[in-house]
Amino acid sequence: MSPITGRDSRGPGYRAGNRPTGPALTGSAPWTAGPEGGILRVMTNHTPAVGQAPAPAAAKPAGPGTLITVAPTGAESQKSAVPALPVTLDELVTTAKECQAAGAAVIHVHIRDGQAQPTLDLARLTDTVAALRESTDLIVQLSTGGAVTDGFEARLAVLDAAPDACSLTCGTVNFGDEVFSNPWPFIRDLYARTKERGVVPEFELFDLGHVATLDRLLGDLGAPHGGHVHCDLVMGVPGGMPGDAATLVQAVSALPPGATWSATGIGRTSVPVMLAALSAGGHLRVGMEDTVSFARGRPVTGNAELVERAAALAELAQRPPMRPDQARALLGVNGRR
Ligand code: KMH
Ligand code: ZN
Repeated sequence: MSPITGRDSRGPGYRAGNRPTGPALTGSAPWTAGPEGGILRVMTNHTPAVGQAPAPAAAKPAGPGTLITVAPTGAESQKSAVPALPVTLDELVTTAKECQAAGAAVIHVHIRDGQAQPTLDLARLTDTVAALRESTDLIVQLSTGGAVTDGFEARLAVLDAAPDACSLTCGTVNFGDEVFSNPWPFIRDLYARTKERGVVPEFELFDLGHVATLDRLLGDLGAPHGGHVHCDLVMGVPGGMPGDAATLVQAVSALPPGATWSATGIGRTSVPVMLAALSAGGHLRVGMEDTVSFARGRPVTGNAELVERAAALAELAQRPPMRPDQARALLGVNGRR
């Protein structure tokens, strides 16, 4: 199934002394106008009162286009086991260009070192951001999740590479045999830093409980840079929410009003989650970070074919892939730096 494989260690516990000093906006503050002019307000509690019917889904329905994010590499698969995995900068740039041509607008980036192992080396990250900007129009979203073995300081320092956007996972989750650790103080500090640095976060939700943490985050610190909340439902991780249509609908109905969302299904949940997301009005994330099989017994030959399939389904749903400039407007990402 998924590229998630066993590792022996995990990052250290979060050290409060390492917290950056971000602006501490307090209260259940209403927050700013989104790029499309709507006033977005954080609800700190979406639970209906006893006996009351649940509220209808309040997250924003997708507009005419589909935002496609490609996650080409991840931190879990080994190059030796998955030869098509892009691990060098050249391979990553080539993949990025192919995926943009196929319909991607955002690239979610994990990088590897000279031995093809996951790294958060700042110089490599900075060079990667520059190379992707040079060669593509894609929105460059760096992973702050890294590998399960990465420590919190290194994950916070990812923002020093000045990407357009970053991932921000809203809670700890069992991750196969490992734990992907995201305690509240770390989440809060990372979010504060995105606001200081002008980086647009994408809120990664691996489980329904992560939505409550997202609400708390927005309530405490206010709107993200760019003024718009965009979430990614990461479904089918062993230990997280399952990758099926019923869970997707439930998760979407819990999102903050005005939020947009994409979904990705890990491993064999990739196609069902894609179909469910399109039918529920969401956007898509695909890539070899999330699945290395195109179909049962048929390995993925490259990220572009996953994007091509997503783009074809989006066309079929009559919501064709968004261009990068349209995606920038949706997400509140600044123009090229
Ligand atoms: N590699 C996972 C441990 C993210 O990029 O923000 C975490 C992950 C999430 O992939
Ligand atoms: Zn990732």
